[in-house]
Amino acid sequence: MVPVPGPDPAALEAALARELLLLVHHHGDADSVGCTIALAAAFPGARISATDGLSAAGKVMAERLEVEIEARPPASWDGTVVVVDTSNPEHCAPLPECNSVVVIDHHQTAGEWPAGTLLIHEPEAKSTAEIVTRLIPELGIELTPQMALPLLAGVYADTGHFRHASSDSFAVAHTLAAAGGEPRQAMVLLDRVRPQQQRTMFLKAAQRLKFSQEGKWLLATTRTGSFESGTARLMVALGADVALAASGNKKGQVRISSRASSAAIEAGLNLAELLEALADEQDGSAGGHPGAAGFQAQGDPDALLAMAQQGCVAQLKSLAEGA
Ligand SMILES: [Mn+2]
Repeated sequence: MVPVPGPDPAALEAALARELLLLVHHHGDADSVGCTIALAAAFPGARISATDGLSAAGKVMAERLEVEIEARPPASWDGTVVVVDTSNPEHCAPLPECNSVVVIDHHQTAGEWPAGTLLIHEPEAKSTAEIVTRLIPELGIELTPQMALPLLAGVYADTGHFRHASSDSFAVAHTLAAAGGEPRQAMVLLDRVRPQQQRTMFLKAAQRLKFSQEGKWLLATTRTGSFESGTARLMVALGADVALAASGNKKGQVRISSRASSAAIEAGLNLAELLEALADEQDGSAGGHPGAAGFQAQGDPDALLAMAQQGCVAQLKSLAEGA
């Protein structure tokens, strides 16, 4: 593992010797929540506070580990405020009034933090958990299972279960597993069971699913009441190369969400282009990426879904010709 770069070690140690308030960024994710839980274990007595809610993953992690995360930070803090996984003060506003701030982050660019902030900024790290894993032993504190487990979950989450991991992510993961962060348990920590209402909606959408084959590509469509993007994603997981899920409400608002398999994206399919063209034609709006795009307009959901489907067929045919 590479050493943690950053501020003067003596200054950092002095800052961390004070009473700590650990801050999670807005809508705190598994990486930020995992880091604060580990730091609170490394520095007993430290308090953890959200700044504007937690993500579903962050909430589940805190609940399962029975760690209390305060909803709002106090207006001012006498000790040191430690902000994790946050590139910019706006993402954890309101930052408590405090004359000692430490920031530990892995995002690309660091924002304007108050003068005197001790910044540990490592844009090469794939998760803040990786930085914290190296930092804790450097401060002379032994990594315990209580710290290792949430940190390993943070690494899992931010590397997309190691799909975007660097070799250092693996070195860190090994350190964490060796320190008692049980890999299977860390993964379970991130598991979420969707609410039953959502699962019912997905199953109904699956009942209505229709699919066709265009050359070597499988195109699936369905109608749903809501959760269009989750539905489209699940249709790709079932085997579709292109999936379209449409919903319509009583006011005549139609939403279509689309997803594509990596093979179709690689072959040149562009769902954002396709749905943007449809939006121009139908006076709607659309946006997204080649492999995941959304569309909204007024109209008939079945008719709009059929148009989007025709657009997909045309694109898939041109891919086949290009290949
Ligand atoms: Mn992160």
